[in-house]
Amino acid sequence: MNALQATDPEIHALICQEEERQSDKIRLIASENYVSNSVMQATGSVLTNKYSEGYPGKRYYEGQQIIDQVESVAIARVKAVFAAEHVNVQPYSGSPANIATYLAFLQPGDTILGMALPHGGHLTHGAPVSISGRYFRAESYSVDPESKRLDYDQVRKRALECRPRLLVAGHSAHPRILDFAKFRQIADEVGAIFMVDMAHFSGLVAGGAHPSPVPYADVVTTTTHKSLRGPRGAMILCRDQYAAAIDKAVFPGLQGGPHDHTTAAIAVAMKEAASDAFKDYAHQVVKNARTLAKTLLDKGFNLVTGGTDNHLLLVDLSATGLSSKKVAKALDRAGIVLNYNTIPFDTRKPTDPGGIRMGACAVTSRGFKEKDMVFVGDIIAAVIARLDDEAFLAKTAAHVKEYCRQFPAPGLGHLLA
Ligand code: DSN
Repeated sequence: MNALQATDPEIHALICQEEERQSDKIRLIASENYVSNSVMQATGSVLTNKYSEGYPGKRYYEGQQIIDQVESVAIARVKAVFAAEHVNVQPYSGSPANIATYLAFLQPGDTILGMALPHGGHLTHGAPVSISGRYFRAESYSVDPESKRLDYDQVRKRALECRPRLLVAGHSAHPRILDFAKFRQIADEVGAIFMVDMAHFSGLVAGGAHPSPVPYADVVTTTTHKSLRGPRGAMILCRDQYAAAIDKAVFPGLQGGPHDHTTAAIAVAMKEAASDAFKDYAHQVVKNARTLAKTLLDKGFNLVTGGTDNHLLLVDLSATGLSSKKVAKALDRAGIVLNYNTIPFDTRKPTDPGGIRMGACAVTSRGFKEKDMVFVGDIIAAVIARLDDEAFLAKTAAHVKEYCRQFPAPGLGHLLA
């Protein structure tokens, strides 16, 4: 019996059940992944016991002989993977990374311009319910009504109208590659700081399957747990000239002590991300997403922008009249986990919007290839055709579980080892 099982059988049992769920279901949530055993071990290490406010060589507590080395290794690896001038690995997650960036460059009431949330942006890019929309004057740009892609003339027009102090590019539900050079030009024209939130696609950038925003942006933020396949955390990459402002904004501006166990796990994930195997992974993610897109298109589904260039796709269910929430819940009962999602120009409410979002990062980590994505697309279509047939959903869940046995997921079993 392991320690957790002995001292807290209730939480032990729940974690075991979650392991089973992650093993038995096809996980298509576009922001999720499976980390390696090594990342899991670093996350669950003694580094969680340490406090280390400050930065390597400049700490407020003693006993940093080892932690300084851990953080320095993490920073060096991130710099190498992304060719970044300066890196801060301390943000607790993506939202604090973005808020710290605003803190570094903005005063309350300054204008930020980002992609509208229903058009694929993120809460922290200026949504009214977020601190980013409450403490700053948040303006947004939208995708083109026809193509559902960005129209850079429109982005430029919005920037000229509202003159942002900071221009945000990046998304959490947009299936196409952004033109970072065009964003840079627009930022320069209006004198804005240019920030890219690459949280969703940073793993693809690391693996060479997506253009890098780093040469264009003043600041790049990313979580470390999505396509990058690291621990729950985040980092900020910036030009040297902004290093002091970013570091000061993260600590002491926004946060206290960094999560050193996460820092170590980021270092581990970055070593993995620098490998040839990770390059193969990143390219396979894109191939898998494209195959799933094609499978669904062939079955008559409507995809926002007609397909994908990255790891995710957004199915527009508005013409079907179906509740996306009902679809997502039925798919979950059938062993396919994804989320209902707003689509551009959505006429439905955010709690039951017009689309469903899916991504290929997690299934690719467990070894799914193109033929497996065809299997996934076939199941999704079959379930959507029989949403109320509980016996069919249960049968499908059993079939999915059996199929998943061929693809042992990385990182699972760590707790029980
Ligand atoms: N909530 C995350 C996502 O699923 O995209 C982004 O923060």
